[in-house]
Amino acid sequence: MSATDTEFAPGKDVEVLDALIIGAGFNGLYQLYRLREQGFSVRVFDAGADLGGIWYWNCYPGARVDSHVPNYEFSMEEVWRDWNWTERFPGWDELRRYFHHVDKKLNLSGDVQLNTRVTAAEFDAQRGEWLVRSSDGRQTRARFLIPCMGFAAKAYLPDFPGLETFAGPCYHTARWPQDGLDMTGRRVGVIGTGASGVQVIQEAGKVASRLTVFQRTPMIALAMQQRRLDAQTRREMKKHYPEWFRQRAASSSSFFDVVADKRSALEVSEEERFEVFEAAWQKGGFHFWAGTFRDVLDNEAANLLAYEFWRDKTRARIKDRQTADKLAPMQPPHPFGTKRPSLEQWYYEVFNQDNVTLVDVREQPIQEITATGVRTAERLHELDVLVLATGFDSSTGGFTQIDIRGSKGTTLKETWVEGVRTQLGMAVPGFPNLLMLYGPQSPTAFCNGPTCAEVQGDWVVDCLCYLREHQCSRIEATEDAAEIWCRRIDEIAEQSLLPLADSWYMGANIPGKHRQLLYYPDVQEYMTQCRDSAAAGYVGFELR
Ligand code: N01
Repeated sequence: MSATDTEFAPGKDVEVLDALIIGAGFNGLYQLYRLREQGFSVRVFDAGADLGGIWYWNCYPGARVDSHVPNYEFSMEEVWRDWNWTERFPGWDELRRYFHHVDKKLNLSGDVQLNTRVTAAEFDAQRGEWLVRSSDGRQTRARFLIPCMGFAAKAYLPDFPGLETFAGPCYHTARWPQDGLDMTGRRVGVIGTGASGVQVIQEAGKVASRLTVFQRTPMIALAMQQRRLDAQTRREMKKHYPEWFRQRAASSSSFFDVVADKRSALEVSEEERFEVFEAAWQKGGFHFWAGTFRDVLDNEAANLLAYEFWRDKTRARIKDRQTADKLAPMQPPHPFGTKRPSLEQWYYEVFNQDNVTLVDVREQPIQEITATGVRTAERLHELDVLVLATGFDSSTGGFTQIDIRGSKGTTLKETWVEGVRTQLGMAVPGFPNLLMLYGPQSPTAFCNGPTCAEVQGDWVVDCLCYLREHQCSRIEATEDAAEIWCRRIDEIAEQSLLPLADSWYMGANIPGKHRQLLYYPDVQEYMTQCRDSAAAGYVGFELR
């Protein structure tokens, strides 16, 4: 985009707003609700055809949230009072219905423009406004630009030779056809065994005539312990909702009930350790990840004990010894929990079925995709359907795929070529009045969506109110503050086991992407720093 392309074009449809929000998921809708309540003129643009953000795009069979309710819902009583989940970990279709319920309660969709992809945004330094262009050809001016695009806005498609030649249906999990895809009786191939792969594999295993799974790294998948929620259970749970939401907002994990024991895994007896691990396992979900001992994610010896507990439980479910060695190896493929664990229901049993083949692509690399299947070094695996569960250019990809230009005309993509640098994960030097939610260098992937939408979202709303009250029209991160924030996150990474895995937390899943920890691991510690900055008049920002 050249400067002339973005110049105000008289006669063009130009709307002028206080804030333009990108994304109609939890973060974007919460911003709309709160900013509108405060009297700001606000609009949301979303590329999808429905509300829900990630839950619009991820509609592949088995797609389901990995954070149990009520952690994964808004805390406003008017919303939860008469909403009834049927499952502890709801599926994508129920989540979509939830978004419709939220819309009905908070009356949001009148200010949401769907099917509208933001293609470019440029800060007009003279007017102190963002000029935003969207796929419908419109231009919009807004004092503040608030991207709420989640961390998985840009799907990652590896550069497999011949990918475009595959003759049958071939979809990335996050670009699944909205009207579904029947895999019944077909030969299905799934590349990737992250959270999306695990979920598709569980469903494809039930119906495919043959399922071939291409695994590069074993997923250390945890027991979901899914449960249906009946009316009586829901009534009981709702009695505690207000207290649970308060606890959630004050927790380090963003879950009201996932709290690690203060002891080290190394200082207790074997029996005590087993009890703590087993109790967390039975609770299911992320309890075994973040809710056992304080040092499991920081100390290699403690971490290995958690891995061994998981490994022994998992191997007991896999009939064939060689398959067990691939899915749950005796030695950890990387420290436990340094890649996000997926939650599974019957994942490991799928590999006991006669119609399922596991291909280790480290031993048999994928050479090419042909019209009829996937050719590895050993043979051609013939397929009717190919599923790419290959993940995302997480966090930064959503931003760098849009032509976002700051006050000096430089894009975010150019600015971040040597790595991301932000103040508090919300603002970038040179990009005034751009306030990112659920973005890089904030808790994001270590914080479930609704919790962050509220705790981080309230900070942004308060900030805009403060600026209005103090007659400031501009806020910009300082270079020094961004430098300090970046160093702080690098230090946190160094003190943890996270750099030891090639994960998307570290940006290491995308060839050529700068390797750095992209997320702040402790939500409370993070929010304390945000609140301290605000209380002292927004330290680390320049206000004008
Ligand atoms: O993506 P991933 P995902 N050749 O990056 C493999 C959220 N989410 O979509 O590990 C062969 O985790 C790659 O292998 P490796 C959730 O936060 C949530 O599954 O890099 N394989 C890996 O196995 C989740 O963590 C839910 O060696 C290749 C896989 O593809 C996040 O989104 C559901 C390859 C990618 O796994 C991302 O999950 C779904 C190649 N060239 C997603 N390139 C919920 O439950 C990549 N892979 C809420």
